[in-house]
Amino acid sequence: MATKKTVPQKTEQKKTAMTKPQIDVNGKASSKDGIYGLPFKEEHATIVYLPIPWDVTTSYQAGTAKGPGAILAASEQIDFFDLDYVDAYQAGLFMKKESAKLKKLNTEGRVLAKKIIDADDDQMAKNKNLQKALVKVNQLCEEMNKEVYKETKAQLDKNKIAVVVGGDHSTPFGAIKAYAEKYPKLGVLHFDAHSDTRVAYMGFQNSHASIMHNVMEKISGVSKLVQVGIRDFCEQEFNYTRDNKKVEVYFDQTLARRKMSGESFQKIAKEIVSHLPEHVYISFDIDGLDPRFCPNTGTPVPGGLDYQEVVLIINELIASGKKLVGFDLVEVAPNPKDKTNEWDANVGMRLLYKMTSASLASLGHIKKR
Ligand SMILES: [Mn+2]
Repeated sequence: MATKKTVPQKTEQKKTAMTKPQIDVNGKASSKDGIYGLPFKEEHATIVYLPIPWDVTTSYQAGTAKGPGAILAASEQIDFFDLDYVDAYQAGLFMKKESAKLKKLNTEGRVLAKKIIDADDDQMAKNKNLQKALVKVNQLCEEMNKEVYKETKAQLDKNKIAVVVGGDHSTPFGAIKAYAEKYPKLGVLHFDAHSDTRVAYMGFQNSHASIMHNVMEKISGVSKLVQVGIRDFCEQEFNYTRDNKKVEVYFDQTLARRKMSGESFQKIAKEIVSHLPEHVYISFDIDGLDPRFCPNTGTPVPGGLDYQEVVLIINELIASGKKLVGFDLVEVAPNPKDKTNEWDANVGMRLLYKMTSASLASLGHIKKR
């Protein structure tokens, strides 16, 4: 349960207080103090979470725009003690406020996108207003990509770790671009139920369903994509990932068969990690997990990874000595019918803290246990 509060600084501790607030892990936490109840200011934080309230092109269930707020609220429930990593919170964790500009663009974009999603191919071919709406939606998504790129780059230039908290899966494109510029030959470890390698989806060029296609085609600094948990894809995506030498796919069905035939998951986890280069970025779509961990996500699919399997893969990555230079968490959605149900966000905030800890440990900011 929630257990921390700020301790008032004594005057002789003033110097320490300027760089690092003291955290009482036995106090009562409030997300009003900051994410995980931590009272860090942005300038004192090593990790800066960028909430991106965006779900313009979500095709099935909207609501991921509310994900960052739900994760922030649920973060009060964290217990900082971790069996793998020592006190990640000490490095300073800070979540920025949601951008009013992005919120406005998202509202504008969703109204237009809904008309396009509801239309059939014939209507799209004939109706000029729908065609105009599509151009506008693509522009709005480009604008979001630019904002995320600019903000991520600004944080990386200050040697901080910028973490996109979505929003749908289109949100981290700009972040991955900024990371790939800082770390050329970047590898992307992608947890997801979906391949997300469609050329475009319903005419949307920057849809959540195209993010990894866009990453591989438009970001030259990315040298490798390793996908894990994939179980929902079309033939074009299957062919694209099969024929692209930079892409390695661990389909959910293949993982399940290998486990059922008695293979150790640790061996599989080491194999997954072995495909990655020195600098790794994790793009985590929560629906890569079994839907019991994320029943309200936009496009749930049966099957999927167990929470502890994910933790094992992440820990194997850190144990290999590779650097987890950045990561994101996307597609977390609160239950639209029951505001008191914070389960998806609860899983999300714990996963976010685990990736935070792993990244900080791999980069030498904190110790492994
Ligand atoms: Mn995805």
